Amino acid sequence: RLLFTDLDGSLLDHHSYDWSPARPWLARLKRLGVPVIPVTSKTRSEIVPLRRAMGLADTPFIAENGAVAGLPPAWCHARLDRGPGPDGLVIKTLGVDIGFIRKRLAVWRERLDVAFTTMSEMSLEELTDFTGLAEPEARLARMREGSEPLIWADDDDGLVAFREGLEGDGLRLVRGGRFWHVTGESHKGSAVSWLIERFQALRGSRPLSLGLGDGPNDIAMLESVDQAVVIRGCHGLEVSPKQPALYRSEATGPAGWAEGVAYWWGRADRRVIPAEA
Ligand code: 2M8
Ligand code: MG
Ligand code: MG
Repeated sequence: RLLFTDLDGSLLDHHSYDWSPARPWLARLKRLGVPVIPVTSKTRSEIVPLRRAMGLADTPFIAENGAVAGLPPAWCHARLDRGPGPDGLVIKTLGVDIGFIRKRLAVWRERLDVAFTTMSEMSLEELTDFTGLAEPEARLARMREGSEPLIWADDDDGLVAFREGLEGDGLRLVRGGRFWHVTGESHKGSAVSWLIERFQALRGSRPLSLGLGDGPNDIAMLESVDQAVVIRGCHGLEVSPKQPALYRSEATGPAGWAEGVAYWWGRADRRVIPAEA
């Protein structure tokens, strides 16, 4: 079994970025040998220390909405993949370069005369105020490789034209919790499918996959897994994946995450759940 999860607003609280309500389940899943795989808008620089703190240092991750993948040795092909970097991870670029995204953003702002602020244009103080991140974390969030978050400051017609322009460049616009995110054609769903195929190629069997997320940018992921949880959001955005095996949590953030995991685990693996966390 594989578990794919969004971070902000899902495994992490939307405001405090705390994950303590999910701790007992994280410990259980670790004992059961179930990889918990973060699939997030966050950058590789943000995830590398975070996954260590969360006890997820042995599992892969997907960063920047599908633009970047980090693979621990067990997820690599001995002959096809390069050796790992200093942090023990093989990094795969699935999206397009941030330089191209930023150039095209400048072009469309000028051509369509639309207003928005990219994360790279925000001061560190604006970013910490807007997100609630502490300064060191906000610095890591700015280290983008394959996606640019932005705050839209124009009308809906402008947004439609902007999206069309980006699509002509092979770029996508997805909505996260607080930001819109501009990426290449890869998204959370394509990245998850890519990881499932890799798992299958390495282990010879197809895993049963569970996905959890709270935002519109999670829809593609929730449609690429066998079972899904929509975690009640703090942002009021609609999240309706085409997914028959769907559970909607009552609680928000990490409490809703634990509720969703318990829902699917309780059904499928009732007998293997240990009594105590
Ligand atoms: C951004 O991502 C969230 C996720 O949905 C959002 O759009 O609200 C990203 O910039 C990420 O790198 C950052 O850590 C996060 C902080 O809230 O915001
Ligand atoms: Mg989220
Ligand atoms: Mg996210």
